Amino acid sequence: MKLVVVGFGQCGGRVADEFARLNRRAKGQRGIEIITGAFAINTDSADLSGLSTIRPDYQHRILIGGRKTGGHGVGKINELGAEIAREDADKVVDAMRTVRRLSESDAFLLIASAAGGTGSGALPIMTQHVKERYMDKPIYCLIVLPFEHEESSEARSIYNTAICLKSVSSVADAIFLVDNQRYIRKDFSLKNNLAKINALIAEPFYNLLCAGEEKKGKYIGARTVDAGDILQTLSGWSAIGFGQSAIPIFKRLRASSHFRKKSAETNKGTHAMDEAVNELSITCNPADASRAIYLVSAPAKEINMDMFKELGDYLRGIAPKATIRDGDYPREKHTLDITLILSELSDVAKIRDYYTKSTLLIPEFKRRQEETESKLKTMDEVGKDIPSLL
Ligand SMILES: Nc1nc2c(ncn2[C@@H]2O[C@H](COP(=O)(O)OP(=O)(O)OP(=O)(O)O)[C@@H](O)[C@H]2O)c(=O)[nH]1
Ligand SMILES: [Mg+2]
Repeated sequence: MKLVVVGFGQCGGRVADEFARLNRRAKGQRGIEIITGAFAINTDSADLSGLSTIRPDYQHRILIGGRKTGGHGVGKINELGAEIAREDADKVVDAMRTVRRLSESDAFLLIASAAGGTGSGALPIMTQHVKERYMDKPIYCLIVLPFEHEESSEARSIYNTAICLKSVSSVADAIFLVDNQRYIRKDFSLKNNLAKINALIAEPFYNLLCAGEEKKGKYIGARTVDAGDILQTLSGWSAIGFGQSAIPIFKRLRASSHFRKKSAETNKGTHAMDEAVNELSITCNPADASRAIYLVSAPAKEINMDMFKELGDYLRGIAPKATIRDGDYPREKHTLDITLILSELSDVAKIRDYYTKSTLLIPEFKRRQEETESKLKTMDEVGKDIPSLL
């Protein structure tokens, strides 16, 4: 599957840069192209210069709203991010026309954090514009949700997130929810290591995008997952997860213990699936998913029908309403990897929570605005007799 990837704001740009790196890896290791174009859009010129893999010209790292912000971002005001995106939308959409293999691209993936200003505001507006211009291609969004400490220290984070989620949900074909907090659950040192988190966010997409693009027979699975399967799966709120089991280089089990060998193989599969479910990019209940897809990537000899049966039964057990698609990809050498997507989720507690909290915040933000305006008025009043130089 081939994507055009566009990141908005600091977080969006960095995650898009990570996808550009995945593409470089796919080309280098596998001779495959999975990203046909990678772009970063920002109101902050320093953030654009900090990227490493997206092409460094003005058509791929695009500064918007330069006159309004002086190239320094919108300071978390996502209404301003949205306004700037509206004004500069043509500049962004036109840049995408330069993608050499646009017609072969299967979908767009637009990325941003929900809590900031530029990405949060620009994402819904640009999703709408790209959709209007490229009606034949689905538009997917990947939205990064804030850390807990940001939510508790800054009410604006929650407010921006709710606005961004609500706006995007009415225009995007599917939305991957990625909760920053989930990535520091196990490893707290990640709190200050956004680069590592970004790599973890992008990694599950690697095999999934490569599988359908393979040209060499020996790497094409018995049940291929291609762009069509992924397009059929993605709809509405979605989560992505990744799990891995190591495969020992020297197997100690003798050929005679055939049964034990088989069961050890299926165990590796269920272990990886378990991890993929536990490591989903957002906490959700698989029972709320209407669609799911999983891809098993492992050496060809590790993949068998019993494993698929077991994995299928396992997933059916936890996601009984879902239409499940699956596939294999005989590529990896020393691991068995599973990428899992749960899609068309009918409920995500975290989204409900943002909506509830934000609704309560609206009067508070209104009050703060009125208070600021009234204080300014009082100050102007006090200084009304002072002469001005203008
Ligand atoms: N995973 C991840 N999260 C990030 C990264 N950079 C920022 N964030 C998160 O994104 C949110 C802040 O949004 P930014 O992307 O920095 O904001 P912006 O879109 O550039 O908007 P302004 O700076 O306000 O103009 C916070 O929740 C951060 O934790 C990153 O590189 N990776
Ligand atoms: Mg910024």
